Amino acid sequence: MSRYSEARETYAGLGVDTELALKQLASIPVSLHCWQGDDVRGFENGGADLSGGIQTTGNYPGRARNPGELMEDLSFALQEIPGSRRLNLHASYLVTQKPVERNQIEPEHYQAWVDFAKEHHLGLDFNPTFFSSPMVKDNLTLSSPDGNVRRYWIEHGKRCRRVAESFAGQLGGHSLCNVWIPDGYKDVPADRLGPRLRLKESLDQIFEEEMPHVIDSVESKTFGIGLESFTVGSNEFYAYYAARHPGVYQLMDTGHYHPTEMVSEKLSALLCYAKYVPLHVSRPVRWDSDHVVTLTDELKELAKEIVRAKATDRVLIGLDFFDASINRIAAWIIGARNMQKALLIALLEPGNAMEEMQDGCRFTRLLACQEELKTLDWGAVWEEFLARAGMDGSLSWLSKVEDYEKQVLAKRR
Ligand code: RNT
Ligand code: ZN
Repeated sequence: MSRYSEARETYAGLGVDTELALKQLASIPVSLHCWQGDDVRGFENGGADLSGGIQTTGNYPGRARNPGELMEDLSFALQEIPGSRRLNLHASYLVTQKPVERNQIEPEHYQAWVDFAKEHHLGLDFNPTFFSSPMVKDNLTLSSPDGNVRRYWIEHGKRCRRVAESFAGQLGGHSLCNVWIPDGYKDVPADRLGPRLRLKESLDQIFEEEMPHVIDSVESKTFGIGLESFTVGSNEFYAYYAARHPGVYQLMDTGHYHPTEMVSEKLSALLCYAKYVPLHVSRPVRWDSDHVVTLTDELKELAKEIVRAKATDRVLIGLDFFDASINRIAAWIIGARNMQKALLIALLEPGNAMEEMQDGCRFTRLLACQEELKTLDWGAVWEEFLARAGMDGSLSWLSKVEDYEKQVLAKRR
């Protein structure tokens, strides 16, 4: 009997249908972030130094330096990522002959990405880029006291929503358009309310225009590097903003809370109220360090929450990490596959039976069952998933990445 057939029988004994789990896993989209490929530099003027209180650390050779290289690297990574994929772009990844100001961008500047998405059967998500720009003044954008600065960034936000709408128009479905701004202060501010009121007013203008196929979101944060004391767009600020603005959702990044706060624990609270909960799945190590997503207990718990809530179509899973110290293509593959592995582990739980144990206060049985599940052979089901997607198991993908590194990446100087 094959390893998969054996696992299928064991799981069936617990009332879990592995075939159903495989089918469900294949249908859950994971949005791959373009910015792991080039250390979040983008294509404006050959790539900008990263600012905004976020950082890539490391100097691994071979980062993509232009649209052609990034697309080539992404195509490579996509060959090793099974399941349903989307691509998440930042506005700074526009493909143009001449430089274009952020407040001048048009859908046509992203046409190359639409063509790429069509070729690879990807939906496209989008993010205005409110960082790495000389128009970020004193770390402020939408909350700046300077009206010219605010107007510039409001225009950028509006135009980005039009770009996202054009993505959905050309590719079908929706496009998530997520607003994250770096705005904050290094030291204790004299006025916290003023910046927040200005941000509220700026967002109202950005979201004015109806965009029927755009899912708008706002991403909160606790602090940034050099912005340790105050973040304008905090959790409470955006939670209320989203609650009061139908069609705008709060995006939760797993690295944006205090170290003992877990997004897995927060998710169900939002699901009581919000139609959609977009996620940035990341891995904070001591700070919002954006390490590659690994198969941690928290990742498994997060996936379990999504699956148990039957919210795989309401939680919009996106990845957000940027490690410049390892092969960037491997980083994509490892992170994306780990997200999918966590989802598979969750799909292989006898969820209803465990819910009954909880509601029946049979906590000993529940604990025993949860622990038992940990050593079952979900790896066999994962290998089957890869095989059905035409991919090899084990580390054969890595040998291919290593060859690509030698042939292609090493020549980028
Ligand atoms: C920053 C946010 C934001 C960025 C990307 C590049 O802390 O997480 O989502 O990582 O937009
Ligand atoms: Zn994020």
